[in-house]
Amino acid sequence: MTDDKKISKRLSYWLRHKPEDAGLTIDPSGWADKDAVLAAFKENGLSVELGDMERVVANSDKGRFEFSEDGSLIRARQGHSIPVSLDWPITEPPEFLFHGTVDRFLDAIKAEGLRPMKRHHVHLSPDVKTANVVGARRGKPVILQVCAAQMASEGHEFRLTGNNVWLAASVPPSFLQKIS
Ligand code: HQG
Repeated sequence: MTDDKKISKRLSYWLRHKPEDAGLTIDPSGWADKDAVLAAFKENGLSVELGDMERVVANSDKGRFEFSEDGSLIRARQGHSIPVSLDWPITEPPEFLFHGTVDRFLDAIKAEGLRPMKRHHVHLSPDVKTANVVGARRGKPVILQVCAAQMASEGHEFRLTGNNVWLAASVPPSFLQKIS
């Protein structure tokens, strides 16, 4: 059996970035055919059954993936670099949201604000704890507080994903404050 982390990484790669590597077609809402994904695992010499994939979807620490209601399709909930439109609902944000990053990006972020970089959106966390985990992927985490309610009142849209990640097109520097 292929270990779950490997399955999760491979799903992220195929469903968010390189479906063509697995011969997969992703529809405009990010869905791929579940059986085609299972076939792709097999073609890549990985022993992954439906039960393995269901376990990875259910156990993903961040709820990265979901099955369609009828169970025939699978998609990543966010984080794509391929063009998809997931239509998460525009949602009124709380007063503050948080972004975990690292020191070496701060000068650029102070100058130009948060940008989506390779993704479609800037990803924001609902709490400092989550932002710390996100920042720690790159080194010692630095936490930026985002004045989200104020941004929204000035016309910026926020979307909330099915796994509690807040998305924004960008965050101008005036709404950012380093808190740790
Ligand atoms: C930084 C993972 C220079 C930004 C995580 C970040 C999250 C800038 C990096 C999710 C910048 C982009 C998203 C600017 C932003 N100049 N650097 N103007 N604006 N940055 O990975 O937020 O495991 O695209 O601070 O846990 O780190 O994929 O975004 O450091 O939830 O499910 O540019 O990805 O989830 O990095 O992470 P990313 P992120 P998954």
